[in-house]
Amino acid sequence: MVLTRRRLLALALTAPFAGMLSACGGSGGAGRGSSSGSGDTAGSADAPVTEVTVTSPATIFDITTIFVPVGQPVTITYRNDDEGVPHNIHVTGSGLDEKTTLKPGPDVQSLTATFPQAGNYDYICDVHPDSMTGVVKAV
Ligand SMILES: [Cu+2]
Repeated sequence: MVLTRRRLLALALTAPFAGMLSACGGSGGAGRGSSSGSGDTAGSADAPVTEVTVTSPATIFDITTIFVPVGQPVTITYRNDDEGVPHNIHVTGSGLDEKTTLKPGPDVQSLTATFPQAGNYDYICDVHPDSMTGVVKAV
């Protein structure tokens, strides 16, 4: 019984995201290449977001794919819950190089950037560039 309820809960939690992904016309990029499978997606190709909050449980970003609109200001808020551990968020790509200041947690910092061209931009934490990585897809 407990197992069944858990399965139902898991289905209920994943269903909205499955719907979002299938709604974006099968571009299929989201989720691929996230090493642990714990990566999440904010926005979609059809409905990009201009505000998003990212955090980093276990020294990986909880959101690893963010869809944003080209040419509009986008605010990415990063919440560092790691007491005494410095992190930041650093976005790079064609025509863009924006970062927040490295600060030990707990801390909340935000970065507002306008993505000048459609395409992929990377974001990392400058202290943990191998594990804290994600991609911003400007559409
Ligand atoms: Cu970090």
